Amino acid sequence: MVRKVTIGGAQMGPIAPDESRDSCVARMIEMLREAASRGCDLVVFPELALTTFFPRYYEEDISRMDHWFETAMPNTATRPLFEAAAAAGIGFYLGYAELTPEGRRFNTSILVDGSGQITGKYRKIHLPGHSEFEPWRAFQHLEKRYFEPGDLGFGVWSQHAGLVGMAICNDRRWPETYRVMGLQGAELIVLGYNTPDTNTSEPEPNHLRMFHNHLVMQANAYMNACWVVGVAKAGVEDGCMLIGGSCIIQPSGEILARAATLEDELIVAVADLDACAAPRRGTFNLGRHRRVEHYGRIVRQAGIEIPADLSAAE
Ligand code: CDV
Repeated sequence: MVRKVTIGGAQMGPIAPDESRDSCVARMIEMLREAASRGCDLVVFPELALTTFFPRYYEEDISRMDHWFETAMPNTATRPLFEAAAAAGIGFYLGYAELTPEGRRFNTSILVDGSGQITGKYRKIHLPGHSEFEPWRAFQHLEKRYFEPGDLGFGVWSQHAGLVGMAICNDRRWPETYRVMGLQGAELIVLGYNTPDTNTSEPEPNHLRMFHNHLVMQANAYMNACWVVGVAKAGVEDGCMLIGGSCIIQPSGEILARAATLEDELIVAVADLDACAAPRRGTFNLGRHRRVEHYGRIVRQAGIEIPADLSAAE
């Protein structure tokens, strides 16, 4: 069986705070049309693709932010996207803010198959930023205020004749994200992101933002012998510059397609899922080479703990 998936990375330019969901969906459908004409089987959209990146706004009363969240999926605004994708036989990944019937809030993504059925849901686990207003920052990043850490773990789903995993933005910086999916056989990991060009948490030259963006996805594609697709929201969004740099990475760690603009732009590459097999028999044969008896610390502790004999000597 041929296991080649033509993947479209549908980078989105900025979404203004007052841009409607209908307008965002219309932009996505436009890119879906191009994806259909270029033979795509699967299209990846960004994190929080239906709204501006609202965690940059502080609100004392969190319930006043509910209008940024979706209470059902699909819903009136997104149904045309599901219908257009199903009509074209294209599956997709979509990021959005989820408000559950119990009143819980998550930064969520879904995987939809070529018939418009939701096959997988992921809720962002690594939430960056802070939970209170921090006036010294150039802009706020209040994901820890508006979202709970995801409670669904890192799953994989059978789609497009392969095993597909999902992550969201900051998750891509953590090796555990990919390894937990890699250990379940993920052959393709898809993720959306919104990354400002300024790091307000620590001083660093701006050029490192794009370097680290690609470094983490390329390294982890290589170390887990899988395809990684990272898709950005890009450009100046309400005064905040988002880096873009959407890309499709093969299991060697090399980038096959990369966005050239900071606007709505579809990048396309054919992903041969069988390209994962050779490195999985060799260098990254996990079952053969991993030494889990020495990895216990990774799940026992979160932060750095200097061994007692060394910290006593400090
Ligand atoms: N949306 C994000 O998760 N953004 C983070 C920023 C805040 C560093 C990222 O890792 O790109």
